[in-house]
Amino acid sequence: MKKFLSLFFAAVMCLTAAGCGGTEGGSSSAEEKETSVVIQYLAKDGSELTCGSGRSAAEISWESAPTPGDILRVTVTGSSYVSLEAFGLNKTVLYVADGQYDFMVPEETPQRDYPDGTFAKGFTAAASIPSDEELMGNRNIALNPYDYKANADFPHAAANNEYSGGSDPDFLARNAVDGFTQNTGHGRYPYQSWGPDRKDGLEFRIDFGRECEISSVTFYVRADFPHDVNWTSCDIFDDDGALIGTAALDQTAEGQTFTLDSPVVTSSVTFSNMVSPDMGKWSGFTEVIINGKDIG
Ligand SMILES: [Ca+2]
Repeated sequence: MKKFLSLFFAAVMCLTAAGCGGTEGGSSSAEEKETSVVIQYLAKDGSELTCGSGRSAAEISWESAPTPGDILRVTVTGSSYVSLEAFGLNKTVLYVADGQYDFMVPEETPQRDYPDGTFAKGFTAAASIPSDEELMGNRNIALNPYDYKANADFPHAAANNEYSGGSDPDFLARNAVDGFTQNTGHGRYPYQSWGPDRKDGLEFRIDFGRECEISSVTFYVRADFPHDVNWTSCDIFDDDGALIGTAALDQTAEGQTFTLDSPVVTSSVTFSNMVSPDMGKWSGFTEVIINGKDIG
């Protein structure tokens, strides 16, 4: 019955919200660009459960717990960027060259690498086109709580190794860009991390999808000592494969910031050549923050 009422409510909302793809709302600057924002909540079979739209911002609410495999779809026109805040997760700026970002409600149960109950209740989602001032301002350009392994948009984290062949959500690359930095444990939330096997040749990469200017990197190494041992150094490469810095890392749970000699323009950052002082222990990144900005 609750589901039926939600569906009815959603249908009414869609009929009365100027239709998805409509033109309500919007700031003057966005209106000048003839932009639009649409949020759709889609069932796994692709059927639309609810939607919202506006010229520069849109929002939806859904009263029931989402079903694993459902899709939250944000479509934007007139911009390649959209700010998204949904499911109580952190707001971030997404780069959507094709104008569409899909977030799939995780299919594993429980969804171990998200806060307890994130997908166990109704939710709200809000999307808006960020201002030029926001894009050109310094921020964490790697942050993406809505990243997941099959995500093809940006920011996106990937690695050439994840513990258990990538089948354990506790140790996926996405966990190092989700905004959560609690690093004195390992395993499920709040201690999820990028946790690879104990081996050489590891690479961790963050793609932005377009050229950005980066100035520094803040590392939260996984710090469940003595189960873990921190990598003592890590090389940083740009999208041409050029070495742009070597960060020395200490045994601490505090964030460690490595500042580049000068800002670098790149569409991705790759971390490799990690040095472990004890290959019998585990190492990982709980969070990697890229301090940077868009360059227009
Ligand atoms: Ca994290």
